Amino acid sequence: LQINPKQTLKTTPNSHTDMTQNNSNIYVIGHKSPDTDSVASAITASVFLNLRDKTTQYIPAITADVNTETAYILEKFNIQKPTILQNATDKKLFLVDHNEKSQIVDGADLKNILGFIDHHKIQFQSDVPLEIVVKPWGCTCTILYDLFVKERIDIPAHIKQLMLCALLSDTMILKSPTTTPKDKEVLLTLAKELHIDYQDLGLELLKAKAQTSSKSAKDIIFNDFKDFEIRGQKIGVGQIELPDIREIQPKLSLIIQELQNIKQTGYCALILMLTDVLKEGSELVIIADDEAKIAGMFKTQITNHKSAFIPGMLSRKKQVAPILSEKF
Ligand SMILES: [Mn+2]
Repeated sequence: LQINPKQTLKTTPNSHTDMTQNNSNIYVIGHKSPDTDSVASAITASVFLNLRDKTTQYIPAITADVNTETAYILEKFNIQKPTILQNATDKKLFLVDHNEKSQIVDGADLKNILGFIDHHKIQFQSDVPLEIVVKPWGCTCTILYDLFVKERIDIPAHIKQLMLCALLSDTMILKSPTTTPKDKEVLLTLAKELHIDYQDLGLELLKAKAQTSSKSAKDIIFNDFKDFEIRGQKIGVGQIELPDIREIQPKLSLIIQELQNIKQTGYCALILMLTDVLKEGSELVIIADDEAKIAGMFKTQITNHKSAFIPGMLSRKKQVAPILSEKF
């Protein structure tokens, strides 16, 4: 599996650069450390919003460069990579796939946020009316698919391909406990319409996401990384999904060293989920002052290498974050 960096690092054409000078533009943007759903939702939501409201220009944006899985998808389906917006000072924003302050692009002013479409817990306060669409479904693209259908707007073919990939990624090929019947219905509908074998595509994406041989310890940690603030304490939880977690073993000591360095930058604890999608479980690597205590919250014990394998553990949102908010 080869990704040509020249093509995946396509820059935005000039027409886009010109539009970004316009202050009335609204950036549709996902969370920090963007995963496939975050990038796909930014592209999909901006297409939806532009088709629904022709008077405003919605521009898809990302907070940082895409991961190897997303790069593979954009390349495969010939879709343009969104503009990278590292700082959103004075920019109008529409959020997708997140709403928690710690995950919002740097420089964002809450009064410049016009709304959000999300499938996470709500941690957002506003003094002004917003457009908010939140569903307890497994993928932001499932919500977007539903919005297209309800507004009777035809979905462009490349957007269907992109949504299918986001659904495969966020639901881990329908295996994650976050998967709802609605996600399954939308995924199967898209796969059928596109004549795509979703199992094959899912495995292809998983391999593109893993690519551990070319990834540094830092890449593996920040592949999909979220900060949580729990009772004033900062906890970072990273996750990487792999076809086989044994391939990461040779890098484990480097990863632990890197996690310890990151902890020094103001974290109370760091957890890295090495998720084995085929074995359906995760190895939790825990770095904290009291690692045994955190392992205890997950009813497990740290064995060697500061980590423990937990069968059935696949979801940060449903199986890790709630335990941390309750017990940390
Ligand atoms: Mn998501």
